[in-house]
Amino acid sequence: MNSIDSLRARLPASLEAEQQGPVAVLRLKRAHKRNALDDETVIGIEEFFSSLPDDVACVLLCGDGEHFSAGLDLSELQERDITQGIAHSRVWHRAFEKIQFGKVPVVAVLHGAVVGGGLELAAAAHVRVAERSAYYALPEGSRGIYVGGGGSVRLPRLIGVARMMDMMLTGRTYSAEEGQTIGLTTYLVEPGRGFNKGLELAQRIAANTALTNFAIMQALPRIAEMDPSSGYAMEALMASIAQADAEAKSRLKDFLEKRGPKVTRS
Ligand code: 1HE
Repeated sequence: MNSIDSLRARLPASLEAEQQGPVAVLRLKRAHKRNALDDETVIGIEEFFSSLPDDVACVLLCGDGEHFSAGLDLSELQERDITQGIAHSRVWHRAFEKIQFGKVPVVAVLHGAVVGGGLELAAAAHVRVAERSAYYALPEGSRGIYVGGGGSVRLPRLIGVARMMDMMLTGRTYSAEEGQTIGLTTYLVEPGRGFNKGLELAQRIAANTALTNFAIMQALPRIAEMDPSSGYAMEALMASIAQADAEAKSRLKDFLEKRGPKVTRS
């Protein structure tokens, strides 16, 4: 079995991993370059999400320093030809696919600059928490390049094609508050509070049954993309599989016998 220690030993210096109970924390640790994502870091992200220890039930993704991530490491861009550019983008796709459709849900904590590839990375997570310092932009448009980390696929699903077009065409920056309004994030907290909020959410997610988390991560987004009649059929199958799980049965019994938690106001 993989342990977090053996996994940590395989990560580049730009990534730091630790485990807090069932939650693994992955921190971008390249603050001197504003957590810009170089090849080594992106490959390290893929390695991390491909090799999570079996006792990890949720991941918390965050960034060291003043910014979550300045996106693609622009210094690595200069030397690539077209074929190498395609291969590079596909490496990002593979790594971020491991986040979105990996083993466990991922909570991202965002602060400072969340731009370009940094925003694409955040978009691959399942829950996003913003500190009020966060801001979002896609400067690719003005730099003469294009998103390459899955942004064209994931961001329109979060904020719509029109908003993404606007961000890329005009270089518009959204504030943390605006990001919350348009759906980039679902939690907004004061500066310095993001990690604790993210950890609290990750622990709550980790307490769900593995089968429910699987259904939410793997079935829900696919059902949402299906034609409705296929979606209803898939939903019925998933619902039936989930409720047949022994852990689900025991949780339902707990509630009916007044031991399980009630739903409360927040
Ligand atoms: C970098 C990068 C980077 C900083 N690649 N080195 N992303 C961008 O276009 C955003 C570019 N970065 C910025 O606009 C600013 O750096 C920030 C607003 C994020 C932060 O500003 P600040 O004043 O705190 O830092 P800084 O002084 O600009 O940068 C500190 C160092 O980090 C400096 O290096 P140094 O050696 O001179 O100290 C910067 O060069 C370096 N740095 N950002 C390389 N991005 C899969 S396709 C995705 C396409 C994209 O992501 S395009 C968007 C790229």
